[in-house]
Amino acid sequence: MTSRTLPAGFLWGGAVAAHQVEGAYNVDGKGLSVADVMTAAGTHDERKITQGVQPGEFYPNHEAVDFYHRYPEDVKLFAEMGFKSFRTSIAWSRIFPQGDELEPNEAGLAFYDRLFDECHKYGIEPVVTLSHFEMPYHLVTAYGGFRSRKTITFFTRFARAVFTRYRDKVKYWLTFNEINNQTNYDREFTLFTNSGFQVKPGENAEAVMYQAAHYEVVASALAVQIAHSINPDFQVGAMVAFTPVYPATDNPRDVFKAQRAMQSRFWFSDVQVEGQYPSWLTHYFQAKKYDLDITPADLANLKKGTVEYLGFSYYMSFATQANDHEDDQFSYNESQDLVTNQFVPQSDWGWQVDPEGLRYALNWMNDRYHLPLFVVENGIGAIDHLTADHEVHDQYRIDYLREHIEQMELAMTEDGVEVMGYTPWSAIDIVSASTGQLSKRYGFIYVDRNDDGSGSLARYRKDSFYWYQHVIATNGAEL
Ligand code: BGP
Repeated sequence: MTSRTLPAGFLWGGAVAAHQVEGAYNVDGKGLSVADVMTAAGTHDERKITQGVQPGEFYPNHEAVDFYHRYPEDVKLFAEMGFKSFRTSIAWSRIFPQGDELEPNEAGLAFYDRLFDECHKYGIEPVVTLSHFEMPYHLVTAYGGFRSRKTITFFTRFARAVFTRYRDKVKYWLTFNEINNQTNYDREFTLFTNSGFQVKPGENAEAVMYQAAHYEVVASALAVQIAHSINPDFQVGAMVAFTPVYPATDNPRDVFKAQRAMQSRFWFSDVQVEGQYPSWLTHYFQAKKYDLDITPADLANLKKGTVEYLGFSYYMSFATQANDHEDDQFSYNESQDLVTNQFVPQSDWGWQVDPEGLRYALNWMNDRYHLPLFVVENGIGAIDHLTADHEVHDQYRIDYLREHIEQMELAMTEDGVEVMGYTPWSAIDIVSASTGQLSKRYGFIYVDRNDDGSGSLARYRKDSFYWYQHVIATNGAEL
């Protein structure tokens, strides 16, 4: 038990993403999104990306946990836990079903009016991500997603439509969820979900990723500018997956390798916060002879569209080791050369559980960016068991969250880091993004839904629900 005083107004809450909870994938004019063409993973294989929706395949996001229809019941449960904030995203394909229309879909806009009104009824502040792995699928097939500069226009049109509509209902915005995930560019899944494309045979995946990522940081910077022209009080943030990469040993080569890994992971937020590319990266583009479409107007826009806070997800840390056989030209592919850290345990999915890494992360970002930080995802995926009395004894989740909140509070109270809020993943059970499975559960609220789509969709409070309710009631003083 700790007793630390956090600022009044600290945004305790919980997070989800539209495609992982809403379902209703083809209701009220919604178009297909990238998430709607992904099957669930099997025990040994990854999620499959299909060409459109194929008969006979099971697509877990099509129904998800039916939040689209059950949100009044769910928001009421969030209020019962004491949420001050609720992070979700707006499904882009509800607003622009194909992505390239000129006018938004009124029925889609109306849904989020209802949802945000419901939040405000309980004094819950919405925190809204514009793009959380749910690009309209038509933008993939017709334009190659963010391979195309045109997608900047489609994205900013979408941003303008929702900023205008929810001008008085939403204050906190995030542009792209985990924009830096695509550093894992050798995984088809991360490119498809983040940027909406697949790498063609013979292509240099790294170069294609950098081009798409450039268009995304420009789109983000333009969205920031549009936001402030619509409502100067909007707070617009960037959002990165923060996974510290430690050197496996004190060998200077390992230390440098880890530094490179951190640079390659966080150049996205460097650009979004500082408004310019880091020098190592512009040199790298030249050394690799990557002929990228980066215009002077783009660079000017990056400067004008810097963010006001930095949101991040924190689940785990990595460690890396230099490879004896490589030359000095280190690869910047994040997923290569990671090694197991013997000092931290792993979750059932092999994620390295490292609460102190959260304090490290907060200090690292605070030193580098000098902006308020917002922990917009943190949590553990686990197999939960529902008892005959409809209880879930998820002490492992309580332990994980307690240990992480403790480290966040130390960063705030001992190290002086400004943290705006904490919205753990996830407010309620959701479809897991990487596996498409419901059985990898994250929520405080159990949803009776199984991997094969069976289940009543009934909601049950887990032990962690009551624990978190007390954490919020004591403003984090009693964990
Ligand atoms: C982040 C995503 C979320 C979420 C979470 C857990 O990468 O922003 O959408 O799902 O990770 O990952 P997973 O669902 O794959 O276990």
